[in-house]
Amino acid sequence: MTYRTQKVAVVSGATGQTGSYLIDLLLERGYYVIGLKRRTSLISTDRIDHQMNNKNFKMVYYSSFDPTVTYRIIQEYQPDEVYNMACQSHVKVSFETPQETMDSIIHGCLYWLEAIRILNPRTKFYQASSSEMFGRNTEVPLNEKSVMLPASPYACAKLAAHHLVQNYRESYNLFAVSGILFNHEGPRRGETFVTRKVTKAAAKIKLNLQKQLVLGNLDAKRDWGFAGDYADVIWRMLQISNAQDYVVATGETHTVREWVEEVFKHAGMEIEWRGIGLEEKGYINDVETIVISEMYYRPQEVPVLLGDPNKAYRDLQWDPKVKFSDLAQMMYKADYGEVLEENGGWIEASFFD
Ligand code: F7E
Repeated sequence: MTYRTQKVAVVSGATGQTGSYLIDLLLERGYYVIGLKRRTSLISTDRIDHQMNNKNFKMVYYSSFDPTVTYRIIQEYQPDEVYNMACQSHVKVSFETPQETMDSIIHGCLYWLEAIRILNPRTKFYQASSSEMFGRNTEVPLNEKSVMLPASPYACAKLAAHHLVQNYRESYNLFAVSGILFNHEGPRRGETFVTRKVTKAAAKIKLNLQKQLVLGNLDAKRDWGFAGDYADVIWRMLQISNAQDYVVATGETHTVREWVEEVFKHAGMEIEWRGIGLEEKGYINDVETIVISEMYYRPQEVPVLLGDPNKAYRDLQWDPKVKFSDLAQMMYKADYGEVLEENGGWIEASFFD
């Protein structure tokens, strides 16, 4: 088996946005990669289909609820590195399915730590922690030592897993680290997260295939970076000699409203806002295009996230390339192309460009 001569990495959440970027990067860097996916009735491998014929890549079924699978994977593959990227990751959905969210995050992480401790303590472990753990703490910029005040079941679970990683590192001397990643986006982002929801809708509105975009809270501020850049720093965290946790962010924050404006600017459509709060609407050429609805509000909102990535810049020589405006442009362009392709390409230029 060829992979025994290579470094072996296991990536859970292989079909997710960041898991898929990480797999591309690991394969490029010479690893044998075992990608783990949940069984779904609809095929959900589109983000990773381009690697399916790669001889260094293998897809294996996994469930974060089943410890026997986790133990078997550690025993069978004896991986050098495990990247735990799998979970129910939608914050609003976590209020509706709190138990599934909590179980997938906390148990998923615990089973990896236990399997590694018992079966192969030399395996390095990465846990996908989240800036959502800072929650109601508005004392920005937030760093590795900032107070954590989680504001959703998702954030509470991520914080529990974060503490477990620290506990196993200190108690058993495992190389186990958490990356506290602020929002990370890109063309592979799921369409129910706000950045992608907006870029996809802007492309459809531009091509006259959609009339309105319905959104929730426009005033929340987020520190948005590019998931491709973040995959690189995740890998770097496991290549240094000291196991430590790192904040990963751009150090810039913007409101959801600014994201909407930036995307529509790249689409060549200027928005004019009228009204205040829930009555507020966005008009393009006097046509009501953006509507605010309570439907997309959460029981509790995280008002502002802004990270201080200096520790990662310094220790990991990390140098993210994509900034806010480039990210909006990249995602809009990708969606414009995708929407055109979905519609047979005939719309382009002839009518709307
Ligand atoms: O919301 C507001 C919403 O769902 C961003 C996950 O990857 O990053 C992500 O969590 C903001 C919130 O991401 C809509 O209220 C307004 O303030 O894109 P989001 P998130 O909740 O910040 C963190 C770091 C993670 O760890 C998570 O896994 O946008 N917002 N209108 C909306 N949000 C959504 N989804 N849809 C709207 O229509």
